Amino acid sequence: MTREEGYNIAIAGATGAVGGAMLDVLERRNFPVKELRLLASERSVGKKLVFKGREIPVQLLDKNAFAGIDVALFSAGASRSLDFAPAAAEAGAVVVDNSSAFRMDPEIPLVVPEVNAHAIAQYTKRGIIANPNCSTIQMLVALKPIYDSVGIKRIVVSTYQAVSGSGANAIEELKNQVKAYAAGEKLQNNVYPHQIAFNCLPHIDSFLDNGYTKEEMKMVNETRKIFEDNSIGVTATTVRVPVVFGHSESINIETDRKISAAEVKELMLTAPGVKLVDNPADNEYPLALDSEGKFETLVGRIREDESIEKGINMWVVADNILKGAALNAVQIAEVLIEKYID
Ligand code: NAP
Ligand code: 3JN
Repeated sequence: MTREEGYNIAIAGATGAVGGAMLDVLERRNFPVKELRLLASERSVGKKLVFKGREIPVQLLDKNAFAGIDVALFSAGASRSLDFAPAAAEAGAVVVDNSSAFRMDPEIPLVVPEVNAHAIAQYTKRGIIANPNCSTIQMLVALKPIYDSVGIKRIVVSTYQAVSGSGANAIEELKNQVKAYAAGEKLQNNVYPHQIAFNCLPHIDSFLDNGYTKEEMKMVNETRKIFEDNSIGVTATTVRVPVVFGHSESINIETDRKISAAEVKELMLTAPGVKLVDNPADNEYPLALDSEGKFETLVGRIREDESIEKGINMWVVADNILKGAALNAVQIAEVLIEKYID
C-alpha cells in the first residue's frame, strides 16, 4: 500500500443489508478510505448513512457515478451489476461484485482470499472480480487446508441457511410469524413459499431441470472454479432454516489420501480465517448464534466418516452477511490496494 491519503471507494447498494455491512467492515478494519461514495436507487437518494461518525448522503447508482473511484463494491443485485459494473470498470474503478452475474465468466476471477488470492491478478482482463456465494465461501475456507494437504475427491454438503440471506424482508417475515404463532394468530408468508417459523425449507433460489436449485449448483460450479479442479465431485442440498444470522453446513468429504480427525483439527488451528471450536465434552461446537458479527469461519464436530476408508465429517458456520458477502469483498479490496493498485 503506497497511497497515504487513502482510496476512493464506492458502494453500489449501500442501503441494503450487505451494503450496510460493507460500511461496518470498512470501518472495523480501518480500510484507508479517502472518499466514500454511497449509491442506491432513486428511492434512497438523499438519505444519509453514517461512516466513522460522519453522515454521507446516498447518490443515484448510474453509469456516471464512478468517476475517480478506485474500488467499487457492488451489492445491488445481479441485474444492477450487469447494467453498471462494466461502466464502473470503464471509468477506471476495479469492481468487486457480490452477485452471481459474473461468477462463472472465465475472464473474471472468483475469489476467496484465504483460498485463491492469486486469482485476483486476473482482474485486469475486465476490471471486475466476483465474490462467490456465501455458502461456497465458508465451505472453501474450511476445506482449503485439507485440499492442499491430502486432496479431496468428493464433497457432500447440506446447508442450514439463515433468513438474512434473503434480505431484510425475510428477517421481518420470520419475526412476524413467530409473534403471530405466539399470539395464536394466522401466519402470513410472502418471501417464502411456505411458513419459515418452526420449519425447514429445502428450497433456496429457483429449481433447475436437473432437480437441484440454483443455490445448490452455485456451490458445485463455484467450488470447481475456485479450486481450479473440474474433477472434484460436489453435491449440495441447500436448506433455509428459521435462524436470523449465520449459515451452518454439514460437510462430508472423501479425500485422496487418508487423514485422521486429529490431523484435520491440527490443520484447522493454523488455517487462515478459521477458528476451531471443537470440544464436544463441554458442549462446545460452532453455533449460528455465536458466528454473528464474527470475521472467522467456525469449524467443529470434526470426525472420521466410519462408512468409508478416507472420509471426514465436519460442521462449518459463518456469518453469512460478513464472511459470506461484505467481509470477503473488503478482503479482496485489501489485497488490491496492497498488491495491485497504487
Ligand atoms: P437488500 O437488502 O434488498 O439491498 C438491495 C440494495 O440494492 C439496496 O441498496 C437497494 O437500494 C439497491 N438496489 C435495488 N434495486 C436498485 C436499483 N434499481 N438501482 C440502484 N440500486 C438498487 O439486499 P441484500 O441482502 O443487501 O443483497 C443485495 C445483493 O447482494 C443480492 O441481490 C445478491 O446479488 C448479493 N448477495 C450476495 C450474497 C453472497 O452470497 N455473496 C449474499 C447476500 C446478497 P434501495 O435501498 O434504494 O432500494
Ligand atoms: O440465500 C442466501 O442465503 C444467499 C443469497 C444469495 C443471493 C441472493 C439473491 C441474489 C444471491 C447470490 O449471491 O448468489 C443472488 C445473486 O446474485 O444471484
